Amino acid sequence: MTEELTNRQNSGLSRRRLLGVAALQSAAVLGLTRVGLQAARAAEPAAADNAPAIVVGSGYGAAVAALRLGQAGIRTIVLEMGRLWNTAGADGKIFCSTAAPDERSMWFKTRTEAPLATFLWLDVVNRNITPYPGVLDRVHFGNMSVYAGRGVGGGSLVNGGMAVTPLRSYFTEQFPTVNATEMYNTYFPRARAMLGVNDIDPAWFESTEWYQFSRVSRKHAQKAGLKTTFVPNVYDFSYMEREAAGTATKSALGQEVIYGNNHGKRTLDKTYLAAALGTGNVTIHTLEKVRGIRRASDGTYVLTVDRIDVTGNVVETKEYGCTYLFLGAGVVGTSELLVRARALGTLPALDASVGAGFGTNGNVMLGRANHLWDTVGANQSTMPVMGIDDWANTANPVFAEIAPLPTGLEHWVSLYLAITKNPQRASFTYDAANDSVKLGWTAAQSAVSVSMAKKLFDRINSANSTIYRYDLFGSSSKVFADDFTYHPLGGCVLGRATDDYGRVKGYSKLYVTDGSLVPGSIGVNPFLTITALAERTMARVIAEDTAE
Ligand code: FAE
Repeated sequence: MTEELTNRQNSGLSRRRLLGVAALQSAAVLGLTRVGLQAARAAEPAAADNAPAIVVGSGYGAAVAALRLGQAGIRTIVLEMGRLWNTAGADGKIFCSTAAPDERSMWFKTRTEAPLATFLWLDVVNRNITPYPGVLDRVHFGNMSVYAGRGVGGGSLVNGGMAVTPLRSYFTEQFPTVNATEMYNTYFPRARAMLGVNDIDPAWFESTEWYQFSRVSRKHAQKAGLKTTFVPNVYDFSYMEREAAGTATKSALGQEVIYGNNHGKRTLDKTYLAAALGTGNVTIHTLEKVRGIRRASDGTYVLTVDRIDVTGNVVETKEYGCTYLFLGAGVVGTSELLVRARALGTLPALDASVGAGFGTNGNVMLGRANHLWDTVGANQSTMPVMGIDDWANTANPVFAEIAPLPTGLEHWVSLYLAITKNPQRASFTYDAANDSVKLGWTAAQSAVSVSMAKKLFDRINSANSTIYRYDLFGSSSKVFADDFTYHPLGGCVLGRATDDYGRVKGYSKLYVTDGSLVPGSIGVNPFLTITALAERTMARVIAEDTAE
């Protein structure tokens, strides 16, 4: 491809993105639940109930699918159960902060469920809230709960923005049949460019009070002989520098992250989804939850969908039809849809491995208590930019993200989200009593992650004569938060439940494009890998399947 062609394509893409941004903005002003280019002309798109292609969800995998289908000229409906996050509330803000959560924070809960539940064992973190389709969900299974974003943009709305390319050798270990050269030369760079990944200026990092917490953790890791590495992010660091200078409204520097960022973060509604809408071929329907999938006698797919209002009531149940169906509902959403369809016999030919291969990416959260003279700073950016990288240690591979704890007060806590190489996997099975899925993950499986994280952080504590914090994860003095994951992976693993490109075994024109394809572990934060794999799938599917 010539450079000129690439430039022309890029400028076409950014023109389309601007059109899409305008459509999203006017949909918000008009209070529409469906967004298409028509919305920019002040009309709710027609209530079409079928399209050549339907995409379920609007997170990373779904957003890639929507854009590439739209660009290929294929009319596409995106069905998203969450709302469009584009309208300011009474306080003039779209999202609430972690310090003052309100109904916008969580998906139909009566109380917030922050990962870090207590401080000095006190229940001072969570708040009672009115049930509402808020932006962050915590889905509870027996021994593991899964955090997920809800709304147009999925996880991009709530995550820490870290866009990390996995170690090539580990990627190959996890995906032995995927051409790694193609991934590292084409699809990872494409995903990074589309997502707007950027790096913190190292000089600013070294000087700003907002990353003192990272520098302290780096010093402690180095004292234990461990190396640290910068991690790129989709948060606009030039915007963050302006926040620090007092010339831009604070978001990352204003305690905003897991309940959404009002500024600075390049979420999917500003990147892939805006560009998808800009093609004119994509319409996004919000507050519509797909419940069932079956196949009609002519081979097309029929989806049963509940449209909900902001109280959670189902206001309409309708059916959509499509020829090509792309599942991007995230690990829990996609597994639930497929496991249910297999159990109820609406897609009986699904492979036995559908629902299997779930892993937590070895997630464990923990805090260390620093000495009184080793202050981490009252002011902390919510966007992590550094990790302790001990993945090459074959006896105990761990990559630990240095996480912020932005309370506005000095607290002497160093917080981490450790990603361990936990080989344990579990399966989703259909729960007929509740018409949902169960997850067979046991406490013993979490203990494997804990023991790996503990080995690393015992080293750091011993080198620095420090101890763990016992007060952060509830009244039981839990040190290692091993009962939740930010990084659910698997359930419809590439090459097992699907072919090598996410085509679901047993059914033609049915695809999975989200984190379900990743076999339980990727060694780093996963959204860049999910995005790059979806780009690879869509390149193949558009070239081979839609031309038929
Ligand atoms: P995802 O983004 O979860 O999107 C799925 C979408 O489908 C959601 O919008 C759902 O509302 C929607 N949906 C689900 N079921 C249905 C249904 N039945 N009908 C209609 N819509 C449905 O999927 N990863 C990183 O790489 N870096 C980070 O810094 C990072 N930080 C994180 C912090 C937090 C608090 C959390 C929760 C996650 C974080 N992650 C991070 C993980 C990352 O956001 C996650 O891996 C991706 O969002 C997964 O992308 P998917 O495309 O699989």
